[in-house]
Amino acid sequence: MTKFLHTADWQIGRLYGSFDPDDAVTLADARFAAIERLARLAAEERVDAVLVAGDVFDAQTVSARTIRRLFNALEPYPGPWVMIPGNHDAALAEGVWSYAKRLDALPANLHLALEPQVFELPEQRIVVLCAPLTQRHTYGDLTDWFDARETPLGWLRVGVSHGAVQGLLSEDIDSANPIAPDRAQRARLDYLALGDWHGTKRIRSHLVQRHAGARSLQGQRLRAGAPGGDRSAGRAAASPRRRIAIAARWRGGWRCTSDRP
Ligand SMILES: [Mn+2]
Repeated sequence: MTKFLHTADWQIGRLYGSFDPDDAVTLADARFAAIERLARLAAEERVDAVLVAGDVFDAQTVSARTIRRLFNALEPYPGPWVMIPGNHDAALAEGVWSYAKRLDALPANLHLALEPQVFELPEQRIVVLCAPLTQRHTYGDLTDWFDARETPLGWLRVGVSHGAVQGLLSEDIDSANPIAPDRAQRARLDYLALGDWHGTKRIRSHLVQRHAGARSLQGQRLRAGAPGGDRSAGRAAASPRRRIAIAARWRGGWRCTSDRP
């Protein structure tokens, strides 16, 4: 059985400016701790790959220290990691990813798609079609090319992208970075791993086109140690017969209790 872990929207480097300074530091630290837990979970469960569907970083301007700290946090899971940029960390010519490259901070077990790209993982027999954002907003569907792309027969065919599945939000919501609601069928994907909505949502019942992401805490007070809170990971497994089983994991330790006075 193939097993992978799907996560998104880590938003590393977020500043939490609406919180008291001490709380803001605590929350920023908690993000790194969550990524370490996630890497340990992937290692414990011996998943075949971890898919990170965009918005790894919150901004293009994060510090070298933050970039290094993030990639160090991945260490418990030996890989492969598959990662794409989202709208917050779009693959600009000069941005957080080019900086990470210059810092030589990207680990060898990371498959990072800074342009439309296919990664073949022969050991795991998974092929991953990646549609990263190369600018903050696009108005065409970056996953269009998945439909026609041939991949090795018998391998698990997985897509990764970041954006808004069309037709699920109300009309008046600006939905840049559109993704067709039937992309998974049209592109004959076994699983489409999405990010951007900061929550988990299964798009179609009989197939698997899914959002996963860390829930954002807004400007509210915190209470330590409460259950629930930051939602950081979904887990998916696929058997050779392509039956997909999904288990969501809630790994967070912080919960919003009230608005600031
Ligand atoms: Mn996003």
